[in-house]
Amino acid sequence: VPGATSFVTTNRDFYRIDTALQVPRLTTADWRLRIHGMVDGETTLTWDDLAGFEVVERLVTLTCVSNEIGGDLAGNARWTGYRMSEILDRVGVRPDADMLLSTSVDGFTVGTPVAVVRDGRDALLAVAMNGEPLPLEHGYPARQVVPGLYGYVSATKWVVDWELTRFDRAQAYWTQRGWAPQGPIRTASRIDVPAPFARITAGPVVVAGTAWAQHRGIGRVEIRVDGGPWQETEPATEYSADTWRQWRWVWDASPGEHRLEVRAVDGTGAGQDEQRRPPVPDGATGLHSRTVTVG
Ligand SMILES: Nc1nc2c(c(=O)[nH]1)N[C@H]1C(S)=C(S)[C@@H](COP(=O)(O)O)O[C@H]1N2
Ligand SMILES: [Mo]
Repeated sequence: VPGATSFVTTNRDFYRIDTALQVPRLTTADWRLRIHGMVDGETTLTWDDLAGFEVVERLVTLTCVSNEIGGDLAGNARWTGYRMSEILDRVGVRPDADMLLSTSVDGFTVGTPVAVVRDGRDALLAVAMNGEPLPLEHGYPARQVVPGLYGYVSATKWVVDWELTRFDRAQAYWTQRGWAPQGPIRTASRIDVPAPFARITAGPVVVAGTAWAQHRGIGRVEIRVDGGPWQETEPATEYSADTWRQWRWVWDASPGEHRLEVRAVDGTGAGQDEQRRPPVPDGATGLHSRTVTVG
């Protein structure tokens, strides 16, 4: 569909969110990952040590908790790296550690539930994005990608330190500033075409967009016009539960001003939360709508 969001986001188009005034410049020779805290044996991994782990490549959609309904702080890339769980197994996590507190070379911190990292999903220490080394602004040389969690609790860029600790002992950067300690991604759907306040010709009009509920997947996407009955859209084949899903719907548009609204149901059958709430403290909820004029 012309104008629709492409399934894979290019590195150039991928949104960027971080607190770095200057992008850290680490070399692979300087890079270390120190792993300590509630572990059986403290370890420091070098870049060359990573070759001892299995390489995996996964498409995962990343989303920012500060994304407004209908916003574009989400992107889908092919990440290459190593399973965080395999690295943790190597050091041996103590059973009472429930938080992986990761720190970037510039001091930014993230608290991720150990249980999520180890539940079998593809939580990666990623070193490449869409077949290229990570761009500097996306975390070169290594960053985390955890399907299903907002970036502020999972996606540490320029990561150099892992401390195994507990949620009742430690707080990460954004939690200290009022955001929730836990940040599972909320089900969201977005209309991408027609454009906001577009003027379109009456007759068949293709409406298209994307929807995401990482690690639960998208079951279906529905649309309604002017508050009328919800109608099922045609979703693209699901790539995996960890990626967003495109959808389209052909509308027989009649002249006048119309309001289109979209909602999604996740792979577990749970509907999108329709109540309008701001992004703070754990992600915006509500439905995306678009008003268009048909002539
Ligand atoms: N070092 C560092 N990593 C970080 C952040 C940051 O501020 N500093 N922001 C996080 C947030 S809030 C998000 S949404 C993702 C965004 O990743 P991207 O810039 O590659 O899209 O990075 C996460 N990792
Ligand atoms: Mo974010």
